[in-house]
Amino acid sequence: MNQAFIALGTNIEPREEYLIQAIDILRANPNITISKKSSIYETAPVGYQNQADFLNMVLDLKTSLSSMDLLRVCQHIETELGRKRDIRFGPRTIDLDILTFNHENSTVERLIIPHPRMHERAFVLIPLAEIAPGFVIPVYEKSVESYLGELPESDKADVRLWKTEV
Ligand code: PH2
Ligand code: MG
Ligand code: MG
Repeated sequence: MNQAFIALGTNIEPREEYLIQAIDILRANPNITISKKSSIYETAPVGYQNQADFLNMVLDLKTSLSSMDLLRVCQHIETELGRKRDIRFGPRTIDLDILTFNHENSTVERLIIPHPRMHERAFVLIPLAEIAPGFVIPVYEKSVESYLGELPESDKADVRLWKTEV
């Protein structure tokens, strides 16, 4: 069995509905088990600022799929939920990013594991720290909570607890 953390993000309404639908599609996959879900956080946009606030959360998965097959499942969900790709870092109905896969460090086609920006993003680290504070991020070899401790307070203030249960 493989273990993966994936990050979900949405900033087009109905945001919560997109999270719920993405989780339902993952749950319906016989090769995937969701073992933990973080709370939902409302977060200020990072990168491209001129867009609505996001809802973000992180899931802990067990899966018999390879990382590439898990990526295909994630991309299929994005397509199914109407994601259009135009502005890089821009508005989206749903984004599913594989953060880590076991303790692997790999690049296959366009899939880079661990996610190259995960350790600097409060909207990833805060929900991840809720479900796996001691997890050591491969390559960087530092725990989620120690990265979180290094983030500027202003980054952390942009991530607010929104709902504890989906
Ligand atoms: N995703 C991005 C770019 N910026 N900002 C927030 N707050 N949340 C996101 O999920 C997000 C973002 C690119 O994937
Ligand atoms: Mg993303
Ligand atoms: Mg993505």
